[in-house]
Amino acid sequence: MSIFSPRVFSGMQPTGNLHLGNYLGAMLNWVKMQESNECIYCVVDMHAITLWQEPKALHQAIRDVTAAYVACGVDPKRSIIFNQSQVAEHAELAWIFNCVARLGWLNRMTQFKDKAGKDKEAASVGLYVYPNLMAADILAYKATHVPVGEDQKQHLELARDIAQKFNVDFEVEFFPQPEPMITGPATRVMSLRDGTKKMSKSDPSDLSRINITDGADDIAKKIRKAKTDMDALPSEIAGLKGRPEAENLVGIYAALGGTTAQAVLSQFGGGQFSGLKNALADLAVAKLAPIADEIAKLKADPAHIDAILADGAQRARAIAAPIVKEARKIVGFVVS
Ligand code: AQP
Repeated sequence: MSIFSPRVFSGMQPTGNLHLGNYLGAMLNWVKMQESNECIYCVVDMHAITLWQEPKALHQAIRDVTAAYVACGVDPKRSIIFNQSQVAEHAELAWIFNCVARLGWLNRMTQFKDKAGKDKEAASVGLYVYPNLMAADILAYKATHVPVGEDQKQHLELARDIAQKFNVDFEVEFFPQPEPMITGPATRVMSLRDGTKKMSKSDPSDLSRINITDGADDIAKKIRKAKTDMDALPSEIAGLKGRPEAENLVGIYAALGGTTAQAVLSQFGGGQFSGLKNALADLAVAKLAPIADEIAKLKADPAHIDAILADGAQRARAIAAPIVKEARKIVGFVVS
C-alpha cells in the first residue's frame, strides 16, 4: 500500500486552440477521473513561454483554454482549475529539480529535439528544462496519477526519476512515483494530413487537426480532405497494419463514439473511406458542437473565467505551499 493518498494532476498549454488529440488523448480522462478523485487541472502558461508567445495572444489563450476545460466538463467546484504562473511554488520546486535532474536525462528527451529543430543553440533554456518544470507541477501536489496522451510518457518517466533521486539523495520518502494514465482508444491521435505525425496545435496546416471550436462545415471539410490510401477498409484490426491514416480515422471514430476499433471495422469494413468519413463528420459535429457553443458562452464573460482561475490558484497554493516548504527544509534551506 502506498503511503501517498491518490491525487490527480494534469495540464495543457495555452498555445492555441485545443484539438481532437487533446480532447480524446487527455480531456475525456480528466472529466472521468474527477468523478472519484481529487483532481487538479492546470493551464500551463509557464510551459507555453518556452516558445515565444505574443503577450496579448497568450493572455487570451489562457482564458480560452480555461473555458475549454469547463465546456468539456471539468467542474471548477469539484476540481481545481488554475493557471500555473499564479502559483509560485511550481517555479520554486522546478529550481530544486533543475539541481536534481541530470543533463544526460534531459539530453534524451525527444520533445526537446522535435521542438528545438535543427538550430538547438537558438532554443530557449526553458524549452530544455521543460520536463523539470513538469515534474515540479506534478510533485508540488504529491500527485500520484497523471492522465496524459502517449507523447508525454517520456516526460512522466523523467518525473519519476526526479522523485526517486530526490528521495534517495536526501534519504527521505517524500515524493511519490507519479503514474501516467495513458488510457482509452485514442492515446495518440495523428495528423489528418500525415498519419505518421501526431495531431498538434503547432502544425502549420489547420487541415491537419480538428479544433474543438471548429464549426460543422470546417469539420466536414477537414475529414473529407483527410489523407487516406486507395484500398477499401479492412474488417479486422490486423488489416490496419501499415495503414496509419486508416488506423487514425478508425481510432478517432471509436474514441468519439465510445466504442472499439473492431466494432467500427465490423460496421465499415469492406467499404470505401467515404462511408466512414461521412459518419465520422456527423459524429464529430454532434460531439463537438455543444462544446464549442459552451466555450463561446463562457468566453463572453472573461471576469467569470478569471474568478475561476483565482479561486483555483488559491486552492492549489493551499496544497502546494506546505509541500514545497517541506522540500526546501529537506534540501537544507533556512525556512522561516
Ligand atoms: N495528438 C495527440 N493525441 C493524444 N493526446 C495528445 N495530447 C496532445 N496531442 C495529442 C495530449 O494533450 C495534453 C495537452 O498537451 P499540451 O497542449 O500541453 O502539449 P502538447 O502535447 O505539446 O500538445 P500539442 O498540440 O502537440 O501542442 P504543440 O503543438 O504546441 O506542441 C497532453 O496530455 C498531451 O499528451
